Amino acid sequence: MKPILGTSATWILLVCISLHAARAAEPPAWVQPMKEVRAKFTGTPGTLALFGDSITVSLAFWAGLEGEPKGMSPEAAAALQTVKGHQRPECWRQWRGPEFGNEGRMTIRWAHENVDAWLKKLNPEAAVILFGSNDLSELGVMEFEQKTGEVVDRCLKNGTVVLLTTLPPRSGLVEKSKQFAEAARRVAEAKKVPLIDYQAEILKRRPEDWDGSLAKFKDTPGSEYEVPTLIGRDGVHPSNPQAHRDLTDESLSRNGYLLRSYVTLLAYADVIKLVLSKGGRLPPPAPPAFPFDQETARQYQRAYAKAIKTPLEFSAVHGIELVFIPPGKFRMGSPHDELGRKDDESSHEVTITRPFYLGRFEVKFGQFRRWAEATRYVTDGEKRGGGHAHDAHAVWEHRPGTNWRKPGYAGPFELADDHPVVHVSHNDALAFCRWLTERERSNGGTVTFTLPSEAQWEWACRAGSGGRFSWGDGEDTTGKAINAGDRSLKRIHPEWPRSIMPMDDGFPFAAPVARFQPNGFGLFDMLGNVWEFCSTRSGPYPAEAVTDPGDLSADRGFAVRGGGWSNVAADCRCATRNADPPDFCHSNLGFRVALLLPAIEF
Ligand SMILES: [Ca+2]
Ligand SMILES: [Ca+2]
Repeated sequence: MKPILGTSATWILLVCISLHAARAAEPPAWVQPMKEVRAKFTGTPGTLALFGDSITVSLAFWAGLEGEPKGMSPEAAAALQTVKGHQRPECWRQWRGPEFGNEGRMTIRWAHENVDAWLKKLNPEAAVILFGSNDLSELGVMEFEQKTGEVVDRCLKNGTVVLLTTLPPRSGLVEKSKQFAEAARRVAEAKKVPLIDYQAEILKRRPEDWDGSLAKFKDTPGSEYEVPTLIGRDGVHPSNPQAHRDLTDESLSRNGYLLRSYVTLLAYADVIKLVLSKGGRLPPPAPPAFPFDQETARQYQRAYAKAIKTPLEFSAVHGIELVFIPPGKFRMGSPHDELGRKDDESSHEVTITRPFYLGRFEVKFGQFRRWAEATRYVTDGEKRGGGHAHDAHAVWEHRPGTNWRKPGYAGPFELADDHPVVHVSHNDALAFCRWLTERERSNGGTVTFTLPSEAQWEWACRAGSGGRFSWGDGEDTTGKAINAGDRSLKRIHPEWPRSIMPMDDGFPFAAPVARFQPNGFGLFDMLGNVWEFCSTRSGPYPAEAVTDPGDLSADRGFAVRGGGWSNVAADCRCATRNADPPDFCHSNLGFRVALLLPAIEF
């Protein structure tokens, strides 16, 4: 668990900023597989390795783009902007030489022997791979294809996205170079990696005279790279005539290195836009159909958090532990035949569209105490000289002198820091949340703490359960599922007139948090221990399906949920509702914090 929030909160904001509308066109087949590869990546974003031979180690490839060549089409200019916004600057020209995976005269055998060392040293986010020109005279197409596939596999396994490039045609070995290009295309298709079809581009732009060794280029002045076609006079290397180094269409048919840089630029920009800029974020899983079991709840919660790359849990200031709650759809309220049901629980469909975080525990006395002491906060209960509490006969009324430091339980009780705080009003709970928000913002965080809405509370409490309790329909008989009115309460108060659960949970009054089993989302004491204030006002449920419901009335009290240590089983159901005015407090009522997240589109 990370002792943060500034950091994760900033991250959460970034997720929201990078939201984008769904693309109209069908994405290329490699997008989803490369997202899965990128999701495993552990290195520095924006690193681009270039694995290859002399056509790659040469600064005629790639480095020239950094200077923004003239004559760019709008498409190329946009791609260059994308690449400059993402690629690490040292990857334009500094990542060259054998230890960076590029060296003259080398073949795929060299890559096959050394790629693990390169990946270890560089751990690149993406790698452009081009071998073959030297392989043509040294090995057969089967070995080339097999070793290329294995090199690609090792990159993908490392979390490195591969852009596989076909070799240029070679004078005198035209048919064989076509076979090698076909082999690279097959590997790209089989491994589902993006392909840069350099050979096809050369043959498309100069189908008849790509070969600088042709008689017509014999008298071109200057070095063998000065010929005005795509392959130099040696018939092997791309050309690089000085007169054609802008990015006009004309130059792209006369400068072979420039053409390679150009097709690599477009492909890498696509990979950045479709895969890398989103950090390989996978679409989150669809919510399971309600109801679902605890194991399904756990799996869905984990898969969703992983997909949007947000922590499953983390610790905020003052040790407030938060748990990720995925969005979903459920039946809020209870069926007509539920035992102990009341009229205000009409069952209706509720959709929670946004993930959020919820306190793993009820806010603890020690957490509230440190805050109240540091800020000299005076609670509503202290202002009015006390809150409500029970006596040994379950008579519940205003008891002067009770407050969050003196709960007023009518029996032996020693208040400890990990008991839930009680005698806190809705106003007090919100003041505590505001302070948490301010603390996080002063640390660079951007999130807002609040209370859960009543719907969020019930969705989180059920964790998929459609029954009376988060564990099913039956009252707890183990003493391990809930702190409610039980035999231990009856022992202390023999005259206690209410029914009790048929077990001994060991706690006549409030228990320290997390002494009972968590629900499917990993939340403790949602049911029982103390009631919990929600952010929304109570009111009648709507009959129709609703989405992200808020206040259900303008003026009723705020929802309080879950039941507590003094309650009978029927008052501790997932669907049980109650409400209290904003300044009211009592000895069986506390709260837990929520942290809201924006909806995320994919
Ligand atoms: Ca109890
Ligand atoms: Ca509770």
